[in-house]
Amino acid sequence: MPHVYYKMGRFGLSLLRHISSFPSSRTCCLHQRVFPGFQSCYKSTIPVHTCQQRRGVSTALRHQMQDLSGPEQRLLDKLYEGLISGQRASLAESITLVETQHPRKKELAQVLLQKVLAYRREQESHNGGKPVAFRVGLSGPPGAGKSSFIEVVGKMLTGRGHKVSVLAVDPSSCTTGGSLMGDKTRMTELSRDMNAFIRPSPTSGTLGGVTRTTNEAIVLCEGAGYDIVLVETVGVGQSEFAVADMVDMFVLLIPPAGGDELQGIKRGIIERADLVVVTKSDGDLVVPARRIQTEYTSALKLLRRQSKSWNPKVVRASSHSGEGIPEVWAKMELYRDAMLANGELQGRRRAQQKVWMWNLIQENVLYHFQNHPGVRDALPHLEDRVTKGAVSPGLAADLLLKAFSSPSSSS
Ligand SMILES: Nc1nc2c(ncn2[C@@H]2O[C@H](COP(=O)(O)OP(=O)(O)OP(=O)(O)O)[C@@H](O)[C@H]2O)c(=O)[nH]1
Ligand SMILES: [Mg+2]
Repeated sequence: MPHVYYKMGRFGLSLLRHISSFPSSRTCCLHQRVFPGFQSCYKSTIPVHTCQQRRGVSTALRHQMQDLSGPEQRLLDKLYEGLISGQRASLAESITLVETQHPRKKELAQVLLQKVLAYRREQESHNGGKPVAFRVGLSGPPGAGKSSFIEVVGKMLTGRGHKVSVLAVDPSSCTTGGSLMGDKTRMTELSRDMNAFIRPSPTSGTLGGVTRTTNEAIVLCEGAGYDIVLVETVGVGQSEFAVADMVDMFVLLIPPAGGDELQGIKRGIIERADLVVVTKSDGDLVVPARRIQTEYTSALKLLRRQSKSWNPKVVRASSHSGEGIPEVWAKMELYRDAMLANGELQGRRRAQQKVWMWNLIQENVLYHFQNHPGVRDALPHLEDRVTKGAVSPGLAADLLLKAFSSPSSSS
């Protein structure tokens, strides 16, 4: 542990203290500081809300801000104030900060996120402990009509007084910098709407990095007052599973296409869908759309239920004619209300937090492992021996793990 603390440095430690002083933490840090010898006693006896009353979130944060330089503090204050007052420029700048690869800026992004999380928790406590925003993931094969659907639904929702943000996870942008998904030009109307915020996928980074920043961007959007967050991803690679793990509701959009085009849709992702929307149900496509609807309705009946309070449904809609769009949203609201009423939605969010923490740990540990000097030295030879059958995979793994944990080579 001391080794870990040493590696974290002063800033990391201070961030840890800062996190532990947030309202949801089970202990009162103020009292721990005043009575350092009686930590365990005060841990269990001081209720969380007492701490909240004695010392507001802002005071706790101010303590942590001591480690920031003047300009850094001013930057974070400006972003935070702009963000929670709903300024789109501040939201955009904050998302850029969480997307950065710069080590110090990454740390600043975490301080900002903690502030926004604390603010959001305050809002949730005013909302009876219920989430203040509804997160919906939309996936489907390339060209399924996802962006067109988001454009029409988004316009309908802003017309009803909602604030809608749209985030994209594009797996192709991670490797090629290219865009597999159509860009935001297909959301021309929505991108001009003052109550909508559209953010395309970052154009570089690993899928893990992109999905992490999307997760953090969701928190920032919610802090900026967007009560509906839509995350679009294309049904390629692992991105749709990652999106399913960061939203309250996962929607699969299927075009009324022939069997071959639908082959690429993974069975695993159909199991994750809370709602299937057969798109482009207009003109000549109504008949095939009905057929697909029947096929998917029967297929879903055979799948394991994910939720106690919701049975996945299959609906048809057309973004061109607008037919079925209000009905699709009505189904989404039904889902949200049912899941909120019995606490399943809140439970899903809690479980997701843990999944994400472990995803990030795995990614990081693997990175450190692969870049460890001892491992790097031994890896090519051992990989070669394993592929030739001269060394068993188990023995090779043991040797590499030994090299990784050996104190002499880790310095
Ligand atoms: N007939 C019909 N065509 C549609 C409808 N919605 C979308 N399209 C067409 O389908 C094509 C793809 O639409 P997009 O909304 O860009 O699909 P997408 O799933 O976002 O595409 P990617 O992001 O590239 O994967 C476009 O040519 C649209 O005009 C619809 O409701 N009816
Ligand atoms: Mg698109």
